[in-house]
Amino acid sequence: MKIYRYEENPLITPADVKPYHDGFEVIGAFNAGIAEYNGEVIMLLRVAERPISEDPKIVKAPIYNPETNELEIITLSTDDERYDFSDPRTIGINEVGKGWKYLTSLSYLRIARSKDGHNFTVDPEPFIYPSNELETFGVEDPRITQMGDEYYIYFSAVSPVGVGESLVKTTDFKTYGHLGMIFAPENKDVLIFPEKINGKYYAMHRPVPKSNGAPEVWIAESDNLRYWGNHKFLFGLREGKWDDARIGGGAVPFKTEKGWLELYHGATKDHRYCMGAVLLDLEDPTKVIARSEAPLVEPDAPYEAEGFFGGVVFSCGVLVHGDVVKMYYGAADTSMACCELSLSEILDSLTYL
Ligand code: MAN
Repeated sequence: MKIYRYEENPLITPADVKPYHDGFEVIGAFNAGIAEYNGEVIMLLRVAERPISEDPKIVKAPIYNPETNELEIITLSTDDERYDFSDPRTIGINEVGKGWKYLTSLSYLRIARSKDGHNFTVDPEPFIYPSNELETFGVEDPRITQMGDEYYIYFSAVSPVGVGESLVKTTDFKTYGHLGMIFAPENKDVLIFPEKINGKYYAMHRPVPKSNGAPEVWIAESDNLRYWGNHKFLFGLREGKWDDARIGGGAVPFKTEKGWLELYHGATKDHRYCMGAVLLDLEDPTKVIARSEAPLVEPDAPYEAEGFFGGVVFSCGVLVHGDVVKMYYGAADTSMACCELSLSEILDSLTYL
């Protein structure tokens, strides 16, 4: 598999994004949703900001208050044994009955625009900012599905009651309408197909079941994009392979001659995130017809291997022009990058079931 990583990589780093909040620093500009709009490439960045802490023993957790529309900051000491600071992304609570974690940063969604797909300018303000009680810990990892002039944007909505997926709609990337939560917690990595198939909308989603099951990919159908049903299990973890611990949809699926191609992420038990592909039947996307044995893209480049959370390539969107698949992806939960892959090479590399 030939992979052409852009010379400009990383395309956007935290240093390119001015903090929106006073006294905060941007620690991530990553996992962006991708769209083409008005002759430009839109990268809808997940921007993660955290309150600056002068003291390494003090960790601060920002929380959005929907009543005041302000952020509140919880200050915790790393000596406090009631909390678990081992994962830099979260603060665990070692108390019976506390089924949630604080996040060490708050994410919101901000647009970066480009004429050439390589050089991006970041908008001065957020586009989608937390706005309700299901988003008090932030909004993350957006995907964008274009249908005609309408762009559906959906993202993880994080709060103490769980991580679910919410939907908004825009036609101009200036204003949007909020359509509420479409998949209840715990669910992430929703991918809405860009057209109806046999009269139905389809979406992949990734629940995290607790008593039975694992973080694996499901598919559901809808008549209106808001109410989803007829859920089916789509594909799962594979012991001993690159996708044996967690998987989830990545880029918005696109149509090829051989089927719907989905570039998804898979992680190992030691949290190494790679991208691979799965091919679904054109007429019935609940049927898997082929899958990558080995990953297509692995976190090999320095900006993928090292960062806030190293060893991660995580795509939320591609642009497909003829045989060229431009895969935009978050690198190390820190930056945005892009690489080009050949569509025919991807299709030839799959193992057909
Ligand atoms: C995980 C990671 C974080 C994210 C939280 C909440 O811990 O993916 O980046 O903020 O989940 O979604």
